[in-house]
Amino acid sequence: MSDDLQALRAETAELLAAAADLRAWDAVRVATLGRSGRLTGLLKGLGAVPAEQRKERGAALNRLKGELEAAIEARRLALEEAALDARLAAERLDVTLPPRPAAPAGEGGIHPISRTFEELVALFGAQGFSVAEGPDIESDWLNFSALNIPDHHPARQDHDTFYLPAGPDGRRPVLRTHTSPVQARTMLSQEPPIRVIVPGRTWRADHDATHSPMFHQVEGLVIDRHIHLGHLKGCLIDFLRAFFGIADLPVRFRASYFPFTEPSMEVDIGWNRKTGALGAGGDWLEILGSGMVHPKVLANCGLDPREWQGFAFGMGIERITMLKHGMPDLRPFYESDLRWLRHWASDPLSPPSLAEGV
Ligand code: 2NL
Repeated sequence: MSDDLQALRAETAELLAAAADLRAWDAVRVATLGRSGRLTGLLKGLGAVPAEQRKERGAALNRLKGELEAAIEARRLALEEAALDARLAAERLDVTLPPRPAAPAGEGGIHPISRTFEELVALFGAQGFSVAEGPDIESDWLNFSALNIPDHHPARQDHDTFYLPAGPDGRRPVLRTHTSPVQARTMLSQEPPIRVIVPGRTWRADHDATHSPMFHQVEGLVIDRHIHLGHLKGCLIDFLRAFFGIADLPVRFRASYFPFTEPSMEVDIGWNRKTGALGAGGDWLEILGSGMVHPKVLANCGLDPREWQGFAFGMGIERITMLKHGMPDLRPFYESDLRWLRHWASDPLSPPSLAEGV
């Protein structure tokens, strides 16, 4: 083989070895075999070779061409294999990793309001209730009128209710003052029997040591045929005893008034005013409101009161949470003070269970 061909072979081998990726490799390929490549140039020059040397040189060039093609292809395969190995190493995933152990104290916990939500879902879930949710912004019809709260009622006054600017119909939407509009939506959209609890945020223009403009409520609604006060009492007595974890907790039903129920009852539980302990302590503490759904409310929500009856109840989440845990003050619920949160948070990996008691 003549010197120039040997040089081309040696230099191409060197360049190929130096090509670290497929881009560099392709540059070598083009510079060698491409239309203006070195080997192509030599092949084109064959015509100018004297006739007696042409056959031998042509054969030598053809052998070199085969050699170079093979070397270039071999380098491509090697580079591709190396790239795949690197990718497999980078994307390695150990599916045998064990699950994360319980979060060490201080790495996040469940806020006591959320914990009470979870407990309500567990306890009422066991009584066959499901959870319904709805928007914070409601029409005044769903928030008030459907619930038999008349236009002149003090609850509608600007100083109790957050009103928003009027919409195209000229009526001002409200931030819901209770979760009842969600029960109204449920009656309007579902066929009875209905058994729902509605936990959620509620809003009232009120702010002092015992009131927050945003607070949380849970309401419950049961609609079926032949529902009566006995069902209401059994449902709420069972709930209160399980929630506070006191099997013989005294529960008292006291006649009251709400526009959306008739008859209406406030519910008291036993406690000791001096010690603050819940249970048979001789004193009574108001804990929730309840009643049989008013026939006008049933009719407003598309149900025939001669066919369907029901009971409803409502309570403040902050209030029952404070009473259960002996918390003295409402305000820290919304202050995000880490010391308070660490003290009252519960373990995210131990949700409430009926087996262990909530
Ligand atoms: C309380 C009293 C109560 C209701 C809420 C209700 C809802 C519909 C129909 C009838 Cl759609 N009633 N809700 C009934 C009685 C009492 O809440 O003290 N809440 C903190």
